[in-house]
Amino acid sequence: MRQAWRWFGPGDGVGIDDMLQAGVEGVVSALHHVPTGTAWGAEAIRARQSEIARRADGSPSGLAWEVVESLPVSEDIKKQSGEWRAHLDAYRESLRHLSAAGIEVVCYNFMPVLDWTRTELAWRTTHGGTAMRFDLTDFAAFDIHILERPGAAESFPDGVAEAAARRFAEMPEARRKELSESIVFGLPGAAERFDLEDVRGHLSEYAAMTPETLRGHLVDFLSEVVPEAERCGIRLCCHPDDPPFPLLGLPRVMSTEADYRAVLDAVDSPANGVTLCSGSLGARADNDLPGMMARLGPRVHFLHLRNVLRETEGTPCSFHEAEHLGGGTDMVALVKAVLDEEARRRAAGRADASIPFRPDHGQDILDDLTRKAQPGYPAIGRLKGLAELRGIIAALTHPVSGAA
Ligand code: DNO
Repeated sequence: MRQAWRWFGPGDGVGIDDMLQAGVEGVVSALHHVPTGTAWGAEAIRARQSEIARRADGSPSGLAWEVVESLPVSEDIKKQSGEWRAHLDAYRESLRHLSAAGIEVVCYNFMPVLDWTRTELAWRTTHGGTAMRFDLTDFAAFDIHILERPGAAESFPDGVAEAAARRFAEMPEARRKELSESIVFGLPGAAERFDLEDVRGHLSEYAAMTPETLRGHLVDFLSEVVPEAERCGIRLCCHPDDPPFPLLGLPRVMSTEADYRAVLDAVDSPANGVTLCSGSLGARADNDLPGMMARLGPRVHFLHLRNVLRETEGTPCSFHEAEHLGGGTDMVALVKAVLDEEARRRAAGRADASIPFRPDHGQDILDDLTRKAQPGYPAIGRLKGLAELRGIIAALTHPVSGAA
């Protein structure tokens, strides 16, 4: 398992020197400044590579850019409207440039309009640090009373709209503003910054789109780009919906094992793979993460390892980001499933036997609380997560355990 770490580029409050001290082996990054739909140029890719290759004092870091997260898919491609054909060309061109630069793993997602969604970015936990949280009642308050989306109240399970009305009535103005910002303005590294009118506009364009249509568009996208990825030796890997259930009336099609299976089978190529994100998928009780790793394993090209604690029953639910070994996913069993997959790959002589993973997100603890890095991406909280995961790997691969 290759220990990777996400870096948002020179503006990231956690730098290359920090990740070296965390014991990181490889870097996950993206050119967030390039507008979605535009090709990533060879020069810009080289520039990011050389930023990663150097410590603050200019000496070599020994680190390389190993995984792209994300090469974003435009809304036009998801809707098959406007400039989508030009955007497909740009996507293929980016893949060629990335491959020429020696990068083989490219993560993306296919969530319309919003990427990951939380209602609180700094929720105080019992230990005094903070974690990101999704509260279904708060989310409904936003959807029904702030965004005022037609049909919103009917889209929640019984009782949620009533609870949301009470919550909203008592919510101070400052919290209403913070709630909106947490949901729509806090997209990490996203080039776009939405306001409420933008969100309403985007939502209306998806009003008539069924999940079947969106899934068809994903399969069409893959049919267009996977042959190019195959030619240039790139492994694409789709990140799941976060959270893994529909929001704001938008279709979502990468939330369950069955969703992945359908898309992997529709474009049956090793270049069409999975980013297994245990934190995103873990917000549904019916996602069996170790089992998914075992069954989807040959096509898993990248892993996000983190945990969530579901606070309410059913789907959709409220949840918060737990410590990496806390929460609902059995992390030891999941890591064991990854190690088993790697052993099978080694036996089969696969060149990609070592699967890159990153400690996804982290709670803000200790100096993170004053450093204020990108929400979800603190230095010490992630370092703690990585250290705990490394401990599991060390134990499971040690001869005394007899487990691997
Ligand atoms: C959140 C991330 C996601 C992820 C994209 C991948 O922290 O896991 O934003 O990068 O969904 O396309």
